[in-house]
Amino acid sequence: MLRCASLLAAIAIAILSLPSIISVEAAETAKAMLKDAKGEDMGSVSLKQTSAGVLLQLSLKGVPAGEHAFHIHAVGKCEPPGFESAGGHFNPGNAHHGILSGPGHAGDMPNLHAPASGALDLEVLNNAITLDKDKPNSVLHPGGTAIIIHAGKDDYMSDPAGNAGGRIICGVIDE
Ligand SMILES: [Cu+2]
Ligand SMILES: [Zn+2]
Repeated sequence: MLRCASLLAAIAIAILSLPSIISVEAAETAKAMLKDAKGEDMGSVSLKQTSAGVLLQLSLKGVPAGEHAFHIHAVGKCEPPGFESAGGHFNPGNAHHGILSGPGHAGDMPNLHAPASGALDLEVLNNAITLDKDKPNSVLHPGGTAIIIHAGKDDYMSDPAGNAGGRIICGVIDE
């Protein structure tokens, strides 16, 4: 009888601790709805946690033709028209900007090449970020983060932001 009671207690503890296990693993996906300075819908970015990093799936429309810097910025706030509210690049490692200067910021990603139609579907893997809120490089940290697309291209070198010009598209990364 005693043995049975302690077994029941062990099962009860296991069940009680389940919700915390689930909440740690909850953020396996996230999403950013993108808008331009006028508030127009510019498409979205879906984020998926994988064992190799975070997979970003972009489905964009209305992007001006040409090359554009594509970054994750450190604050989850998109206030038009300039989107300065999104802060600098997401940089938990306190690095210099640009993949040609070193490892770069966690929020540094390759330039987007928009065709004349302005529609762009592509996928990018970023292994410097995570959706795990317990990690210092989580894009779901308190205060949030935002996807930013710039008017010009990133030169992958110049601090602090690759000399990429103004911010033309913004979207807060949300669960
Ligand atoms: Cu940027
Ligand atoms: Zn950067």
